[in-house]
Amino acid sequence: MSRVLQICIMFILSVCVSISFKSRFFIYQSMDGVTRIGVSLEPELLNEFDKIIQKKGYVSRSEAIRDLVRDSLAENEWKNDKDFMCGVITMVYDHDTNGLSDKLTEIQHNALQTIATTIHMHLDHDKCLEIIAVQGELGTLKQLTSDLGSIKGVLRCKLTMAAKSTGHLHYIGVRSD
Ligand code: NI
Repeated sequence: MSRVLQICIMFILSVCVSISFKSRFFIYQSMDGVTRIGVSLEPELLNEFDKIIQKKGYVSRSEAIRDLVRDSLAENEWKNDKDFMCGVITMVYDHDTNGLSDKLTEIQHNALQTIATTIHMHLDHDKCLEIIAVQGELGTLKQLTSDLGSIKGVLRCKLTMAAKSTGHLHYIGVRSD
C-alpha cells in the first residue's frame, strides 16, 4: 500500500469517527431535551439560595432556577401597558421618615380607582409592611408602584402581577368595554 493511500485511509477513518461522535452527542442532546448552562455565584449568595430552596422543598438547584426563570418570563410577558391587570404592591417603609405618611396617603387617595384594598402590618418599632391590592392598566400600576417607591423612607416597593383582570371594579361599577 502506497504511503499516499495509507494517509487517505487514515484521514477517511478519522472523519468517520468524528461524525459518529458528533451524531451520538447530538442524539443525546435531543433525547435529553435540555441545555445545560453554568452559573457563577458568590459563596454567600449560593449559601442563602441553598437554604431557601431547601426550605421550599426543591429537589435540586436546577428546579429552583427553572421556577425563577419561569416567574421572570411570566412577569415579562405582561409588557403591554394597556393590558388590564390585577396584582399586589408590596411595600416596606420606615414610618418615622419625615413626610412619608402624608405622601403615602396623598398618592393612595389619588389612586382610588386603582387600589382595591390595603393591608397594613407593623413589622417592628419603625418599619411597616403595606400590601396594596391593585387593578388597572399595567402602565398605571407601574406608575403607582414607582411613585410609592420613590418616597423617601420606602425601603422596598415591588409590583407583583397576579393575572389579567376582567376590569370589573365593583365599587365604581362595571367597565364599559
Ligand atoms: Ni405600621
